[in-house]
Amino acid sequence: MTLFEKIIARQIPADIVYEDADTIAFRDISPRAPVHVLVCPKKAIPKLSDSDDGDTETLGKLLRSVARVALAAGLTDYRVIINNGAGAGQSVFHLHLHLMGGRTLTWPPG
Ligand code: DGP
Repeated sequence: MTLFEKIIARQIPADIVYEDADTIAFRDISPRAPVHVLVCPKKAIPKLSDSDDGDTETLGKLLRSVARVALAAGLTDYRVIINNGAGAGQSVFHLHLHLMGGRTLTWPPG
């Protein structure tokens, strides 16, 4: 079971800011911006590249959850990041979208 599955199952604590039937959002434990929330599917998809056509609705719901959380946080400008694979910085192998905002974000990210 991955760390994020344990958060979903309430086996380990997290600061959960949004949840619905298919997605959950909680604050990153080491935030890199004033608002840094991770939005995950409840379904255990390890990486975006492991998703398939059957996950299309779930993937859409993830983006809607990001937009909801951003709106609730009062963000108009923000960034959404998916790290796919260790070489791209992924460290937890349960798909998650990083929602980051609340400060000026430079481009490109490192
Ligand atoms: P990534 O590197 O893209 O796989 O992002 C994983 C993020 O998960 C990273 O920014 C730190 C965060 N994280 C790691 N462990 C925990 C934890 O136990 N709780 C919470 N809330 N976030 C965690």
